[in-house]
Amino acid sequence: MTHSARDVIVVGAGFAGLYTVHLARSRGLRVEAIEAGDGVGGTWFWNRYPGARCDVPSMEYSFGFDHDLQRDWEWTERYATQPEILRYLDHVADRFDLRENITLSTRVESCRYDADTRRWEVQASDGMVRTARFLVMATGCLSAANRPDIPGRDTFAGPVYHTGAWPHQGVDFSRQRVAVIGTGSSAVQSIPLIAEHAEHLTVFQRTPAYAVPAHNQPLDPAEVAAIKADYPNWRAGARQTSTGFGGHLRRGLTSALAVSDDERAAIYERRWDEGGLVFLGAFTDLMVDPDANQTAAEFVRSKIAAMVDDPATASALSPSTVIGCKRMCVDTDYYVTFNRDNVSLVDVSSTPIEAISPTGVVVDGELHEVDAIVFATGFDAMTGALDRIDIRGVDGATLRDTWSAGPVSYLGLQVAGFPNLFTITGPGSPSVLTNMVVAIEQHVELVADLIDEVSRRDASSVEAVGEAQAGWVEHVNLVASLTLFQGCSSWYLGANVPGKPRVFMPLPGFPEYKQICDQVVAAGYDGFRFV
Ligand code: NA7
Repeated sequence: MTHSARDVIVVGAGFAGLYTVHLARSRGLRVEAIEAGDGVGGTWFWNRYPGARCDVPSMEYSFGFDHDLQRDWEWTERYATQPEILRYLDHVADRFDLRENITLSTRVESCRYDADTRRWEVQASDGMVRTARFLVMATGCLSAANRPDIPGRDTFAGPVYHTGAWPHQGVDFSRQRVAVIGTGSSAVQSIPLIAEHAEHLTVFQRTPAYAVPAHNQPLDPAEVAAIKADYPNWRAGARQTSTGFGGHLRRGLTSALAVSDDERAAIYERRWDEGGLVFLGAFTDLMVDPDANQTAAEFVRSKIAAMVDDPATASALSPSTVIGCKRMCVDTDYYVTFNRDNVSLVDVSSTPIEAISPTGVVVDGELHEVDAIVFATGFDAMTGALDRIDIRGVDGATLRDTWSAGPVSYLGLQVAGFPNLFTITGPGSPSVLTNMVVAIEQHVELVADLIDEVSRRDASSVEAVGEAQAGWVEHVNLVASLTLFQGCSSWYLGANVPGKPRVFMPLPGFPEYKQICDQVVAAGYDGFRFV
């Protein structure tokens, strides 16, 4: 492709990048996606740790844009494993012939908007400078690994892994003493499997996680056939839920405080038996009323106490914070793993990990000797992948500086001063609080429409208007303040990365957001400026 031949550059080839390439091409645009990985898949290319699975059911965590694709693809389990999701994304890339528009093994390093040519100049690790009118950041919300700067971190003599950058050939932990640092979703999924193989596993826990059982199982062919017979409607139902999935499930219609203790316990019990994140849909007010929330929290704590034999360990594993404030985990045998003789828990909530030495992890003066360390320490979420690229808009202003006090955007899609730059599932949009595939499809379609609109108006660029952006930031803060999401140190708030500004980044409520976007379009793209 010659320099002037690209209309659109897409950064990333995960769910978002693949669909952007497909849609842009089908709208007649010349598009190239640039992907750092050696294959497509994004999150699902990198996160290959033992037990890696999606916590949204596979029939829903999949593209709905193409009828034949959703009819033909056969998911095997209620929750798909990482290899199965990666196979699916490879299938999507092949099925729609997307690979010819994707450059792999190439990392985008900087993006500069040239106000004279009104094009983005994109510098990548292959030494090339590409230009395009439109730049779509499909860089993922959880793709920049968070590797805490613990003293001595790089002095450890054995292998060190991060769950989000797992070796492709797998890791054999047999006869090894292993440390896992962190107890978020990645740890909760991998700990039971690592414990089965390791000689000894020591888990370093800063904050205990709330986990509900997955009850994963093979999909019932009759159930799959019934869904496929009515897939579009089924998906439309999902888009009406706040989280973009589970539209077919019974939803709680009352406050948790409006029912008797026995009735409430029975409802939680049924949800627990059903499994999955829909546990928090048991009542209407679990994420807005602290007292209601604590009834759910207490129920999970009682389950932990019943599952974990040693009362001190059970107590250490029991969270006291708002349930759902940090993303809940969906587990298989997580808590009972702590009943094994070869597993121990080290609480680092009040005495943080002091150092990593060549032979292990030091806490409160005590060395825990291990042969391998697994950092299950998550990601610099939502802004990390964008911050790690030098992005400069008009007048050379960097996105990093523009976001130094926390991310600002209009609809989570555009940032004032950065014309023709789009952030798929960017901060300020529902993104990680929803089924990501639903959020991605909605954003990619909106971006394609915006690009069409630029042509229709014979304009050269589209950009968020400053006042519209300021209003949007206020709106996101207001919505977040009406929920219990701000009551803990979550990665939604940037609190897991030292020095990151504490700003609640995603926007709760997919249907309301979609409605606002539809209104913006109906009002002639209100809040966007076409130049
Ligand atoms: P998470 O959910 O961010 O979990 C990271 C874990 O690592 C969490 O328990 C952190 O404790 C812990 N952590 C981070 N830094 C440290 C240090 N310095 N010392 C000890 N412990 C630390 O990431 P995951 O990869 O598990 O999951 C990310 C998302 O992927 C998940 O929500 C799903 O959407 C899928 P903290 O809670 O910050 O105290």
